[in-house]
Amino acid sequence: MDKSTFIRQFHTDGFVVVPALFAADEIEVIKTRYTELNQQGYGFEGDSRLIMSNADPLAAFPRIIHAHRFDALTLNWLLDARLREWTTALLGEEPYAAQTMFYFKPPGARGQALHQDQRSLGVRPGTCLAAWMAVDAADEENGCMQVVPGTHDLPELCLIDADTSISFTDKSVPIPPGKHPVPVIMNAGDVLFFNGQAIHGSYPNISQERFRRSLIAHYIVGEAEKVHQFYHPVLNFAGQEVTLLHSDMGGPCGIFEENNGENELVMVERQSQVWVAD
Ligand SMILES: O=C(O)CCC(=O)C(=O)O
Repeated sequence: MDKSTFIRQFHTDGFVVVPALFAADEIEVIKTRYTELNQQGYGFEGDSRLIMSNADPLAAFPRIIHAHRFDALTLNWLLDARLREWTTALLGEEPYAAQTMFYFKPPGARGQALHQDQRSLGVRPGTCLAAWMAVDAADEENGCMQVVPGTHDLPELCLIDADTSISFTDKSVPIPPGKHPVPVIMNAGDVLFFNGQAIHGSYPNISQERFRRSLIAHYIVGEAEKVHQFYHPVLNFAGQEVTLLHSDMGGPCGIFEENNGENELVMVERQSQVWVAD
């Protein structure tokens, strides 16, 4: 496929997978580094309320957020020329880099309820773009990504409670009537790109011994003026800090309502101010 086919698919579905963007030896280096970071006790503190007990597989393997702020390997990956080229091609303008996350998703771990990343990043104006790189092969058994095609033009939807028996986060969004999540099967080194409105998440890892590790970056469009304070400082691809304002995350959100047998998207006043790192 040439690049224009990937770009078309991204604009039609809201997501696209670029296969083998990173090589096996690069993936091995990343695995080794994150094993070290895990052994050194790194893990996102803000998730502790979401981890159920010491028996929760995520207790020993919490996700690591913003490692690019202290780890050179992660910073180099976030600003890698291949990610610069693809994010720019998909968005039509070079974005800024806002975040990294590493998920170990060990055997037995819960997934992450369906959500939209814009809800966390609050990019104004514009949106964000995720680059989700498989560090292990990912399929339905070990809890691959699930994306709902054609949801990338929706506004931010109002939050609903998630089922915390299958999700480590406790908030979700409704799936638009008639639409369904599809599993995204990937090999290590493939990168899935999706925009900030696309509904996505994952189900539990039901394998006995397969981890489903992933390294994730979030970028924000170049015309953005504001982003939630958690993502400051934002960087350009030269690694320089960019001055943006803090987003207040306000404004209405969408719900689906039945009206004369038709489902309509209705914008209402936002009730929940819950913020979840993403
Ligand atoms: O990796 C997962 O299971 C979910 C990741 C996700 O939702 C995200 O990157 O925003």
